[in-house]
Amino acid sequence: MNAPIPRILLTGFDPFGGESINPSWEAVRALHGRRIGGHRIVALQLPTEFAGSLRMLKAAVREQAPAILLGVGQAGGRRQLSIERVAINLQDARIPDNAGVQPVDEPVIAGGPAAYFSTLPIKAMLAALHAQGLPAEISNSAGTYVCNHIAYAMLHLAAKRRGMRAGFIHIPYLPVQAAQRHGSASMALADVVRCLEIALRTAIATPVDRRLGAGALD
Ligand code: PCA
Repeated sequence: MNAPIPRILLTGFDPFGGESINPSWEAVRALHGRRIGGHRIVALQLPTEFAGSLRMLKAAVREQAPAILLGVGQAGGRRQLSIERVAINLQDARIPDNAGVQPVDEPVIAGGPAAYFSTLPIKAMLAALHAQGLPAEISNSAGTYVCNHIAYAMLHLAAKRRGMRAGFIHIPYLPVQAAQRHGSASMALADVVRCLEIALRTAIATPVDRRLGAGALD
């Protein structure tokens, strides 16, 4: 019998905050079923809801037992693809989630550590994207809304599950969204998809991250 193909669970979110699309889902769904570096990608749309997203994530991780778990979310206004370094154990919502829930200063996981670092090779991913001429940065905050919540939950699950690495990437608006917002920063869908492919390929090929300076002064 052939060994099963290891899985990558790649998540995006549904639209929120008055938008009619979420670029994270548009990009992630384009990769569903694709084979990358001997792994099969399974795309999953999470609701932009604190409780609902966590429930769905846990069920999918149990079912898929992925080797790599990568969350993707929209960060409107960011100028380039942001590879998140850290997720914090905090929910502080400036706007209600899609279920109308707006937690303030509550933990993602009661009793969990204050923060987790990404267990994907973020510096190697950054270098690979730059080498392909794609704009990307390391980000030291995934915010305090549903994306940080899911990034934290992914890393919490990964901390308990041997053989599973996890991380999170924020992406800018698509051009069609930026056009409605006085030309806010944006990235074309095809470029986002290419970035995700390169990031995943690099993650598979890089068990130990490179030591490259990519810190921030602010
Ligand atoms: N972005 C939001 C939640 C869903 C999404 O795509 C965030 O950055 O928290």
